[in-house]
Amino acid sequence: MADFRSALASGRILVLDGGMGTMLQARGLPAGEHPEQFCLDRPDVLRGIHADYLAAGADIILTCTFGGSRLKLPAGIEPVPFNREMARIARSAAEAAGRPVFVAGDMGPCGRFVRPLGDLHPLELYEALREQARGLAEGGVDLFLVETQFDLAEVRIAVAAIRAESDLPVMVSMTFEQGTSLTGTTPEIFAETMQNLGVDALGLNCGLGPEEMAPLMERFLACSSVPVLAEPNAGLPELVDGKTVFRLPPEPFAEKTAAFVGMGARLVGGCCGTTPDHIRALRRAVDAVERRAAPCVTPSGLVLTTRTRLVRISPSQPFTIIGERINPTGKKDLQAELQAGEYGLALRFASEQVALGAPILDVNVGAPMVDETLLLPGLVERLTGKYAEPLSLDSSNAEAIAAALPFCPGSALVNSISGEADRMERLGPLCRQWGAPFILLPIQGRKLPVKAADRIAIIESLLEKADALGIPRRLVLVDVLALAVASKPEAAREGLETIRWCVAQGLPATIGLSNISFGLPARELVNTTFLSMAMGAGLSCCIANPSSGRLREARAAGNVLLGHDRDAAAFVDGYAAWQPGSGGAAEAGAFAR
Ligand code: THG
Repeated sequence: MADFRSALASGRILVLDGGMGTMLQARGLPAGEHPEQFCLDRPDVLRGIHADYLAAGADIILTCTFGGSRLKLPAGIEPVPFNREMARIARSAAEAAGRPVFVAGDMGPCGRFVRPLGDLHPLELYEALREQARGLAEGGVDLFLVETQFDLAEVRIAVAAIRAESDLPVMVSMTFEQGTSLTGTTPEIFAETMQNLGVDALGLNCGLGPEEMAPLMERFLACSSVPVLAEPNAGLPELVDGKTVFRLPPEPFAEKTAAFVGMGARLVGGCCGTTPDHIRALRRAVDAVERRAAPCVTPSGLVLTTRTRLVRISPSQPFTIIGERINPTGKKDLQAELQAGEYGLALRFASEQVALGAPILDVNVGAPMVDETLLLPGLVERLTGKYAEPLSLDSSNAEAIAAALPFCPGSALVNSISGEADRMERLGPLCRQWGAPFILLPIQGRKLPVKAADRIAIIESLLEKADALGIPRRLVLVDVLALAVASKPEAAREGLETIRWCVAQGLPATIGLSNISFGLPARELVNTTFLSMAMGAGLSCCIANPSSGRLREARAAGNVLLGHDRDAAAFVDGYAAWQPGSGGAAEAGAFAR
């Protein structure tokens, strides 16, 4: 069996097949009958369609399993045997092609929204998609294609579900209409979230014809460091006699779609309304077009996302503050509420921090007599329903983090993985599976490392463990560890040295800022001064209380001084009316980005 990853790596242009629904209708699918049942009853018809696409020159055929999860299949069709059978039929057509071609296990959207947007429990979706992926893998697919997706939360769950069943390559494709998907995700947010998940290729399909797709294609090529795919419809839909039809003929379809290859796309095919004639013309056009290598996109820092937000954490980006206030440490009232299973105060802290412009919210519900495995996912679900800001899941309980991850609609931050026994072993694979960036915390054994060299030694040993688990470096954010200068006078200096080491390694760095001033008076003053020093050393982010005006001032001014605030626009916007000694009182837009 040919290896799909080598085919991708070879730089070869791969042609996908075209539409399935209209082909089935043209070959006898009776109106009102489920296509899935028809395909089970008439494998010869389905095999014939696959064979026609292969004869037309397709390199990749899609299994007829677009609606093949138990959430979509008609009653009486068992998901695992159905997907296995569809994969086998495609496989047998591929074996007969007489050249190396690939079978992609096709997975479409489930037709419902996950909580809290809809009523579908993320784990119900996850289990249903695992089952579908298992059937497809058993039937012998070479790769998976998750396509026509319109909700980031669902496509993320689909990839995690496939990962739980198989190490085969995964390609993902979303549908865009007005420049975003149905639930507001841009190509950039989609691409970064999928790259955190380690997909092999990504792109777009359906919704548009090749002409309307071209500007989106430019955006994909500018932000993806993995191969980009496109499957346009045969033009925009037209309503003829109450029926939706796609009428762009094969030649213009092929010419416009092959132009994507000229722009740098690596996989092209067709969606609604395309036929073997479209794919034959596309094959010819692709072979004739002057190919251009995709622009080389090097990943830029660590990226957190939700459906509608993207936050980059990197020394070349504006400094980021992770709002720390949803944390019962030292807050009796919050503790009492969480113990009673209530979220009112936690949600108020969220709203206050969001109003102050905090781009990320840390969520910690750890307190005595609180079951974090229930409370953390419960609060995360409520927060994602109300706020667009990415979350940082802060818990010493790995099972609580595991339970909360499926409720995050994009790339949430796992806070944190330390050198504590079994922590990397339990959380590392989860971060890889769910595409979750994580904070790597250099604590191992009972003694906290003070010297930079000791911190670095622990960081290196944790990075080695992460590498061994196949966790990509793009998911790593190093906490350089804030130790109280009141008891360790060299702690801040050693912390700064650790930051400089991270920068030299290309690793973004964060810190739990307030610890540095523990035991001193005027803590806010000490914290803010250290923040300025640390920004100068290359710190990208800190966990802190955004209610501090001093802290927000230091961040805003620091971004100007480091060249992260072009034309000082955000600074002028926020601080034009600042008065000496006003302590931030005249600040306008909090810490606007
Ligand atoms: N690194 C990482 N994560 C972390 C920390 C870190 N998470 C937890 C902590 N340290 C950062 N978060 C907090 C949250 C609250 C407080 C300090 C750090 C705090 N609470 C006040 C108290 O204890 O008195 C209450 C303040 C208030 O009422 O707002 O100071 O280092 N990766």
